[in-house]
Amino acid sequence: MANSKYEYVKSFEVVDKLLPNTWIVVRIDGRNFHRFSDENEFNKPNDVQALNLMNSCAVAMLEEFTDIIFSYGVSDEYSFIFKRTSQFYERRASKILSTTVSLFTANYVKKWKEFFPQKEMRLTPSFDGRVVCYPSNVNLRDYLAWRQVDCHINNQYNTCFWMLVLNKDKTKKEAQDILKGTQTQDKNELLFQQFNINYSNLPAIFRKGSCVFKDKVEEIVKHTERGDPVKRLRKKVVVSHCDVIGDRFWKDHPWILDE
Ligand code: DGT
Ligand code: MG
Ligand code: MG
Ligand code: MG
Ligand code: MG
Repeated sequence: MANSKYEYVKSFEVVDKLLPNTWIVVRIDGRNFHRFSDENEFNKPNDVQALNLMNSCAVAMLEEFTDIIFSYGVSDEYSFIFKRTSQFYERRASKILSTTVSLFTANYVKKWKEFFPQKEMRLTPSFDGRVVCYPSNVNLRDYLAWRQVDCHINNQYNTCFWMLVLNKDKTKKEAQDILKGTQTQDKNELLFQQFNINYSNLPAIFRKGSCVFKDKVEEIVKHTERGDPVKRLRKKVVVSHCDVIGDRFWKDHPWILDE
């Protein structure tokens, strides 16, 4: 095709290739979900159906973008990790970021009715996104640990806060003042003494957040003539609320970071 005189405008586009041989992490976060969760009357501090909807969108991401090897979600955010060797969109940052954000958002809207059959969605959800490259497995694990520690700190605080507001008739200001300067242990005590709640017995999805990744699962592919099952190991996208800070998970799932 002949070049038009307008073709030169293309040279204004900037190269935005991500560093080769690094883990690509895309983190998306709901825009103004403070308001979105209020308008849609999400349970406080955690709405399990809202979290399940986020998780279902993450599963759809791993099924569609096969270079995503692991993802971690909490509250209104999700982090997607693309494998080191990924050549997805030739590692162009804007392409990877924009398709991740839009596919997730489209799924969120598409799947809403499945998780909230009684609720008409109020407001239009949108997500922001950023992309960061991590050079080493240690850096990547520290990134995930950072998000999971954040999940714990926020969940513990929010659980105390909403228990005080909803069950002890404290104003938000009073609840804030009660919690000011308290440490982890103090908050556990408060929950136990005042509400008979053992923090570690709360659902893991609230305490640990959600991991979505490909796990090896045994599947029966057929039966022999004698009726014995023939099993194969297959990789399947699963949702789990496990600890990703310690070594255990990574020792049990070595294929995730080793590829
Ligand atoms: P942003 O991200 O700067 O646009 O603003 P927000 O409002 O999305 O702030 P962010 O992302 O720091 O905090 C997430 C908000 O979403 C926070 O106000 C609590 C709300 N949220 C997230 N998950 C739930 C939930 O399960 N239940 C309720 N009630 N609220 C939730
Ligand atoms: Mg934010
Ligand atoms: Mg947000
Ligand atoms: Mg957030
Ligand atoms: Mg195109």
